[in-house]
Amino acid sequence: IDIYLGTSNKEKIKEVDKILEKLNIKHKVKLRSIFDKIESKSIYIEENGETFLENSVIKAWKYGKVINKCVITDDSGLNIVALDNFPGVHSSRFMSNSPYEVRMKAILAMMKDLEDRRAYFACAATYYDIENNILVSIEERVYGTIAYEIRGSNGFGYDPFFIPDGYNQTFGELPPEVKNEISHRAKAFSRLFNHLLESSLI
Ligand code: ITT
Repeated sequence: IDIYLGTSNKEKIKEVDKILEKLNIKHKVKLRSIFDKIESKSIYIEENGETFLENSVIKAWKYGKVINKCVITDDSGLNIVALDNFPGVHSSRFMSNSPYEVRMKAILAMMKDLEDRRAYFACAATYYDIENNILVSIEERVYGTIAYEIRGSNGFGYDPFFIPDGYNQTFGELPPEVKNEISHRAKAFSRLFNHLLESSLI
């Protein structure tokens, strides 16, 4: 089965591809980028949902309708407990004209006096088969803390200041294989694909 990953984020494609490799289903599922099919400029999606799940479904509906094929989408973000889960669903939009280093520094400044460093990444993964009217959406999280400084350059986005529970290094420092074993995205897509397999949907 061909499944199109509806995302404009190349890092997500890399990670989801590795996750499928680990699940040993690459002979069943051919992961393709939605932008093999359509011009990225030709589609605008207003991610105006209040939750990751809502935004993931909004993207899946829209991409499914545009290409008329099975799609999967990912809506994800960083949530800092002491800041009322900021930046949350706005993770990608927060200071979006600045590089992540500048954005992380701004967040570290906001957290200067905060002892409570707890945070989590959330990922809502959605599968939408427009032909058979099937939609499955699953959200998973990885819990951790925000470091006092930016460390490492692996991964993307806010990885360099997030330390997953049970480790001392940030996602920026940990090898990509470790992130891909324990991340919000790994958990969400593993659960999603296992569910699709168990239900014989793919
Ligand atoms: P698409 O909507 O096209 O998929 P996007 O990057 O805008 O691409 P989201 O709206 O889901 O995707 O925003 C996710 C943002 O959350 C992402 O840009 C990062 O800032 C952050 N984020 C999500 N997962 C992350 C991860 O694994 N590591 C670091 N930051 C992450």
